[in-house]
Amino acid sequence: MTKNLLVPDIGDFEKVEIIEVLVKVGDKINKNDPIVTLESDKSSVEVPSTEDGTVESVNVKIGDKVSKGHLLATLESLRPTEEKPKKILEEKLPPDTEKIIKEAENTLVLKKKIDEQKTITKKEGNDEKIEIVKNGDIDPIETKEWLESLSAVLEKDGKHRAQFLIKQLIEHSYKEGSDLVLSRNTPYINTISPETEVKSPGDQNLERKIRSLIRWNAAAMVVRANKKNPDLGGHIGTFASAATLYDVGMNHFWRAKNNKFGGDLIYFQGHSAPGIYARAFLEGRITSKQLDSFRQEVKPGGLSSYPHPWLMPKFWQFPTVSMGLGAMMSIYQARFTKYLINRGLLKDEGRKIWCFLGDGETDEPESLGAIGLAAREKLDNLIFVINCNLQRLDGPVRGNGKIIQELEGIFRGAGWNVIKVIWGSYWDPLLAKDKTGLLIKRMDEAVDGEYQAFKAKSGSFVRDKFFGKYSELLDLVSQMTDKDIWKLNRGGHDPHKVYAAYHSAMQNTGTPTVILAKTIKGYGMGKSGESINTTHQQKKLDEEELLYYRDRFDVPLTDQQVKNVEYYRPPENSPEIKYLKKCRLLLGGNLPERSSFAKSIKTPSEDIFKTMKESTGKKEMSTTMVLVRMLINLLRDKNVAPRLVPIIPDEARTFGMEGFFQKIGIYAHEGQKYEPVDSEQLSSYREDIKGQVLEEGLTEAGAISSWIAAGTSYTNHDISMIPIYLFYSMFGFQRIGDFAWAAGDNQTRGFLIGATAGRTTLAGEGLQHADGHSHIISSVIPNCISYDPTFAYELAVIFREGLRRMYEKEENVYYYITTMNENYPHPAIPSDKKCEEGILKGMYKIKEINIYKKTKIQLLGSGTILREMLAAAEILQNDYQIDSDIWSVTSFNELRKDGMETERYNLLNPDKEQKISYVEQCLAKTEGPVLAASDYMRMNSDQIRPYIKKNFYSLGTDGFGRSDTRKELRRFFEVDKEHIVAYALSVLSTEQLIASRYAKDAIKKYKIDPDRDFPTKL
Ligand SMILES: Cc1ncc(C[n+]2csc(CCOP(=O)(O)OP(=O)(O)O)c2C)c(N)n1
Ligand SMILES: [Mg+2]
Repeated sequence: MTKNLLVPDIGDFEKVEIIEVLVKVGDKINKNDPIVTLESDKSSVEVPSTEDGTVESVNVKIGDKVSKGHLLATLESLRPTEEKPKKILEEKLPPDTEKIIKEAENTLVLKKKIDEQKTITKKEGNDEKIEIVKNGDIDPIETKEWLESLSAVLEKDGKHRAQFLIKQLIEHSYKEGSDLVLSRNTPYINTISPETEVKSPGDQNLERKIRSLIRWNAAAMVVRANKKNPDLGGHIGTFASAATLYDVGMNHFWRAKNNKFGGDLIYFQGHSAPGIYARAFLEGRITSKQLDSFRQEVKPGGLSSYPHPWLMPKFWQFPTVSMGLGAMMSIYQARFTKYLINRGLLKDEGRKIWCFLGDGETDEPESLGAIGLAAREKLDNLIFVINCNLQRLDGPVRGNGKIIQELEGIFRGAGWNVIKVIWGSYWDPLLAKDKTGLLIKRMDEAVDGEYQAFKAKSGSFVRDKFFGKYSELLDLVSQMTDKDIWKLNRGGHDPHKVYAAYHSAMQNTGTPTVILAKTIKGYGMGKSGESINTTHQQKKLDEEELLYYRDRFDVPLTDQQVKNVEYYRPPENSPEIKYLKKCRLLLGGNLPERSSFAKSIKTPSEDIFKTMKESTGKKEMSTTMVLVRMLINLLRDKNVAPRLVPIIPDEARTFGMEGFFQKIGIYAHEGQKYEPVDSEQLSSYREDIKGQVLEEGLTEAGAISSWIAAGTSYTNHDISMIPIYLFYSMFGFQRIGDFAWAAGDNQTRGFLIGATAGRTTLAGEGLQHADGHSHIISSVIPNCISYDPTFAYELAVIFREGLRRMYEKEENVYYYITTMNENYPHPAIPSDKKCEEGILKGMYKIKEINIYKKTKIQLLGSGTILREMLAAAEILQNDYQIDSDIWSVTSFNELRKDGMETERYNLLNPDKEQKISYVEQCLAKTEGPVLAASDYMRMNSDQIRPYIKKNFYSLGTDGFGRSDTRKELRRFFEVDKEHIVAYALSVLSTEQLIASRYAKDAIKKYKIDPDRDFPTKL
């Protein structure tokens, strides 16, 4: 039977142009195959077929304007429509069956009503009577008794007493092992009770020895570096507090990447790096010579100060030392791992993402900023370990409060599984003896400032100040010596407690887990740094301190060896080294280790970009629309399509990308549980577990974290993905610059698209939206390649080259491309073969006016201002008989890089043939001075000033943006065609090439006020 394929509901649009017809008569097509592409003035969207079948007729052609209901094509349908059988079923329902269904439905309603009934408290006179009718109560009489008791307390002693009793009950149940606690906070004790702890299978003796050696070598490395040169810095105190947390993971939990398993991903706390090197040294992966070049990275082979994949590309996986970034990046890493699994691109192997943070680090908004997402997306592949040593750099994190309790409340509130590891095993008997709950009360009372002091002082101090507050507690420890009391350890230093917590975290499903481990900063450093405010910056230990450290951890070194600060590595066949290596062997290999086995992606054929290189005639469109069109085309390339990861922070509609919702879906781990309000429309909001678009909502930091996860997937998951993150250019580098920097370090590959770019191009939004400097910020990132293209063909050439370099050649660079929302016609790519090369190098001649052969000027325009340049050139030609060459500058940044390199080469090779920078190659033999302009501050075009031997003048948009029409804005910033003409004439007169009156007249003619303040002052 014949089916009509009509234009569906396309929202508010009428008479939308058909820009592509994707089927022809006789084609066999499937449901959802695209039949035409429509393009409004804002976006392009494909119309999918609603049926399987063979195309009988195509009723439209390119250029037709269509609206809802317009006939596009007819189809010989292969299947009867789906609604029919349903109708027959409804019609044929025998009356008896209907009756049975009705009855069943009624019982369901009844059952639901009963379920919904809750405990009802009825007031009769002054007496409170409690009726319990709730289902699922295994003993309603007992419940009734409890509630009546509570009512009696309320009546007799009031609400405070009742509240106190409820709190006591909760704490008691928690202490007895129930973790179903009903308040924001649990008591200040371990979440896992001693009875339920899973015991470590490890050899504790050997593990302690190994840990001691790691501690020693880490400290020795820092001390030796600072003996060499005190400027080198380093940290001892942080790793000293975290050693057990890392060791238990390394010995028992963290599985490496190998040919059978993808590997757990560990985000190490940045300044605990010395300990990670020290372990690698014991493992034989790092030599003592390398340890001796800690923080001396200039010569090859040095160990980087912190985890920097750029500097140690085979070792470090994640740059974390800028506090807070690791937390967010790990959350989005866990989310992206699930995304790959749900899209069927990655096997679900139960891999985990572990992220280590300092407790002070949680002050960073980024650290806690995305924990809601982790719970919402049920990221049970994510484990945070927060090392709560109660100190940050200057002093305590929460001197007057308790960081563990504060974090517990925040994470619990966000829906995380919280495991507190506060007290070590030596406390267990004391807590067991504490029948009244007084010990827990005291634990709850003491604040972190006190806890810090307890561990900086002595056993007798703890006895006096902690236990001494209550005589019953003094009695509790009366049998213990001061030494015993000093031994009472903290959970984060107890391998049993840490093991039990990690084990429990590994088993948890449905939520992310945070482990809050209480430790001591500078653990074992004694007077030189244990739990004192200056621990963080302690990097020198004198002889006495080193000897103390050796004795504290029983490191088998002689006094002389200690004085020499020698490293210690037991022989290869020692039990320690054998054990250490065996543990890692069982866990699949070394950690950390960075590698990639991803296959490269073939660059899509030129055909995909063909339409972008043709003239649009009179048709106007923005470069953002061109980009979206290009992405739609790329989705038809079988190599590239599945790898594209479009990322948008709530601006898909702004960029005309809403067509993607239906076409490739929005990733949602639970699919779509509702019928979207716009379900009738072509671009309706479609969430899907296999969705491809990452619709991040309003979080630029989250979106870039997703982009980094996708752009490093080639190493973390051995599959190359192509993330394309579109954002308001103003909310890009300026907002998330530190992530963009970390992305460079991380060797992220992908596209950042600064849309609605330019200080005068985004017209109506004003100061905080109008970007005139993102290219300056992007230029500081060494492996970021930035472009500001004007025309569709430029964008196409740049984008294809980006794909080739990043995914076929696998270069560790990323692209920043600005696109605009200004509509204008696009010419065809010039036939000159060198044009494409010029586009990529940063400039090419787009037009030459050589009519009068008297006076000439070189006009350089970039982005949207190129069009003002072209218009100005015409005025100069027609009104002033001035010739010009007009250059399209696609990237001042790229030109500067080439200029710098060339200049450096020439200076270092004075005796060799001098090279000529690309800018010089373009401009040296041309006539006249240079005038450059872009929609960015002058600094953008000034980047090439040193590499041009001609006189150079630049115009730009320095100053705060503001809202107005484009015309007014360009006039305000003096980059419109009239200002360009006036300035060009003035430049020529300054260069003594024409009389100054021409400039003066033009200034008057165009009503330019020479006394107006510079725009930065307005
Ligand atoms: C964004 C940022 N700001 C400041 C620093 C400098 N800094 C490094 S570590 C540190 C203190 C960290 O304290 P905490 O997170 O508690 O870690 P700990 O050393 O105590 O384990 C500071 C301020 C940094 N690395 N990153
Ligand atoms: Mg800390």
